[in-house]
Amino acid sequence: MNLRASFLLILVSMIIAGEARAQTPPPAPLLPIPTARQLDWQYDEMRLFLHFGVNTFTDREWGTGEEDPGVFDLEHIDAAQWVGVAKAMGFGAVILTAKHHDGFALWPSRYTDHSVRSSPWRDGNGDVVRALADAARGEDVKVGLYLSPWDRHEPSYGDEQAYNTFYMGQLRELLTQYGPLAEVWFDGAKGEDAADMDYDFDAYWAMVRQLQPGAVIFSDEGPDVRWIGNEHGFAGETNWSTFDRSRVSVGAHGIQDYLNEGERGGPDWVAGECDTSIRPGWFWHADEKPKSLDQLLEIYFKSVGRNCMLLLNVPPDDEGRIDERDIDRLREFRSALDLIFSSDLAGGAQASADGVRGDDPAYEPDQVLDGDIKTYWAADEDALQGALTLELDGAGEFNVIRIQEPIAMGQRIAAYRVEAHVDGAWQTVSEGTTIGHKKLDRLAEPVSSERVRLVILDALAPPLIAELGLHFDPHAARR
Ligand code: FUL
Repeated sequence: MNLRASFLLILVSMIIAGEARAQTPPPAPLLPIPTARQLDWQYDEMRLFLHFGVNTFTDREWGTGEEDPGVFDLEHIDAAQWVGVAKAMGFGAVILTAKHHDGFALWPSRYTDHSVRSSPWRDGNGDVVRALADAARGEDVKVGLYLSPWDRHEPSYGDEQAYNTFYMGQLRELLTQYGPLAEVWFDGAKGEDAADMDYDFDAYWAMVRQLQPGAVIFSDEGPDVRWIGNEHGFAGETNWSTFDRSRVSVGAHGIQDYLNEGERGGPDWVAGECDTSIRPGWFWHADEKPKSLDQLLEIYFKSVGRNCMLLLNVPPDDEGRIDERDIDRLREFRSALDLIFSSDLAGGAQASADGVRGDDPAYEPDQVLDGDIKTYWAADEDALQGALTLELDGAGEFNVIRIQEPIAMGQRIAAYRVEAHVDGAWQTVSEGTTIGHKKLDRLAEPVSSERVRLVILDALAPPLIAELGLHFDPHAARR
């Protein structure tokens, strides 16, 4: 490089560096913040749960552990169909009951003969976990597994040391034989005969961390993802992803409200997961029917729309396939969501705010309209309140408001209201507490207005808003 060229290069680098210096530094994250694996999980918004096992054939919800493996008798297991359903309907992962309370293992575990190996399916040479992992590979659908600690078959159950060793042997098989897992699911159910026995969750979770560092761990108390406290699919209207793990433990009683709402300013990031079933039971039963579209939409708005993951159970039937009635309902559900969210009245809006961090374009209010949940409007540096106004591109009707915080920066907002300018005055159309990754407010009546504003009333740190959308739900209007 000649002298002139090097001089020019230095000059250009100085200008670039100078510009970089002039930019406002990014806001400090509000601790705690989610880990990368927690963020991936939250961005999925919906995951599919599959309860499948001996109960599918015996018409039970909780097997006794005394089932003859011979009942697990079918021609074919269509794992490609399960994955196809997940993909088509927008579920980011499929979580299978590798073993439920009956102790029957859906993979040929070397620690027990109570498994598919003793069943007539594929003459004992089948492996349901393998079938799922193979079907999901390359399909952009992740795999998760549920290994029930409660095991009503295993003779060592009740002997703390022996059982924990047995359980961890099984867990190791699942963590090492089937490729990457996105989630490992633990519940605290326990037999009365084992009241004195403790499951060694710390050791289980350490093993998951070591062998599957990308997997989130679900249990009542996290460490990554917490149970939301009920099986209806409803998060609290207030739902903090911040939480204090030292206040709860797996299987503890009387903590449902705490699980449902999390804790403002809690020291741990443990976001909520809403597990619920499309049917009355978790397992498939011939005479049960899927929930209605309205029920599924209610679940969606009260889970995903309240900063929660929706883990929806859709159980395969005794022919190894998801029931067509459930698929039809899921199709309606998917079309309804697409109809509501594919158009956004805020689309061509002009956004303004009462303050912008450092007057920096990177934090301007129009960031809430760019469809990117990682960029955001940032209020003034010291503000714990703020207002963001949208001038819409003509009046239109909306009855769903979508608000999203950039949660990688921590969960900040504790109270807000949304106002619409109607008949010359601002009127409150909805109000709420937490927002988190996604808050969806359904309005009782559609609102028609050319100006809408989000007023943040209380926040733990300067508010940041990633997205603000205004949608129309014809199903709500019909009700
Ligand atoms: C509970 C179990 O007892 C139910 O059978 C079901 O698997 C549900 C998801 O978790 O703890």
